[in-house]
Amino acid sequence: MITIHHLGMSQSDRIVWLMEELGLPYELKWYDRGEDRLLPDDYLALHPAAMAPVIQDGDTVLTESGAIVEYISHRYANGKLTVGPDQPNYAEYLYWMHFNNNVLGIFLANGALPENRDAPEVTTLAGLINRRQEQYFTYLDQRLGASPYLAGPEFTCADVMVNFSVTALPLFGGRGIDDLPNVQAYVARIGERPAYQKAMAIAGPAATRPSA
Ligand SMILES: N[C@@H](CCC(=O)N[C@@H](CS)C(=O)NCC(=O)O)C(=O)O
Repeated sequence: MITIHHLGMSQSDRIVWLMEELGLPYELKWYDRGEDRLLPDDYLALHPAAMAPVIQDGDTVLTESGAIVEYISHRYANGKLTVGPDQPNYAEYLYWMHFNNNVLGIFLANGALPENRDAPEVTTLAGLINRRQEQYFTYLDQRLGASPYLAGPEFTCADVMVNFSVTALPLFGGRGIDDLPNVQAYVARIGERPAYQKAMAIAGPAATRPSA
C-alpha cells in the first residue's frame, strides 16, 4: 500500500485528493511543520530533495507532486485522470500539469523581495515578477472561461495539480482570485466533488493531525 508522508499544511494534500478520486487505499503519515514553518527533521530524512510531498511504495520513495500523481495514476489506475499522447488535448494536459511550479516560483520570488522596492534592481525584478504573475493568472482565467477543466471537458490530474495554487497559496499571501470570475467558478465546481471534500477534511489547509 502507498504511504503518503503528509506535511500539514502543504501541497501533499493533493496526493490524498488523488487517492480519494481514484478510490485507492493509502496510509497517511502526518508531520507538522517546525516552529520556523519549515520541514521537521524526520521529514527531511525521507528524501534527498527534502520537499513535501513524499510517497513510499515498497522500495520506491518519490517526491515532486507532478511525478507522484502520474506515477500513481499509471501504476495503480490504468492512467485514469491522465491524458495520453494520442488524445487531442494532450498538449493542454501537459501545460497545466506544469503550471503549478510556475506559480510556486512566482510566489517564492515575491516573498523574497524586500519590502522597499525602490532600488532600481529591485524595481526591475518586481516588475518582471508581477508581469509574469499577471500573465499566468490571466491565461488561467481565459482557459477556464473556455473549458470547465484545465485539460478539457473532463476533470484530470492537471486539476489536482493546479487547485492548490488558487486556493491554498492565497492563504500564505499568494495572489488571490477575486478578480478572476472563471477561476472562482472553477474553484466552486471543484469544491463540489465528494473526493475533494473528503481529502480536504483529512489533509487540507484546515485539517489537523488525526488523534491517535
Ligand atoms: N514542486 C514541488 C514543490 C513542493 C513544495 O514546495 N513543498 C513545500 C510544501 S508546500 C515544502 O516542502 N516546504 C517546506 C520546506 O521546504 O521546508 C511539488 O510540486 O511537489
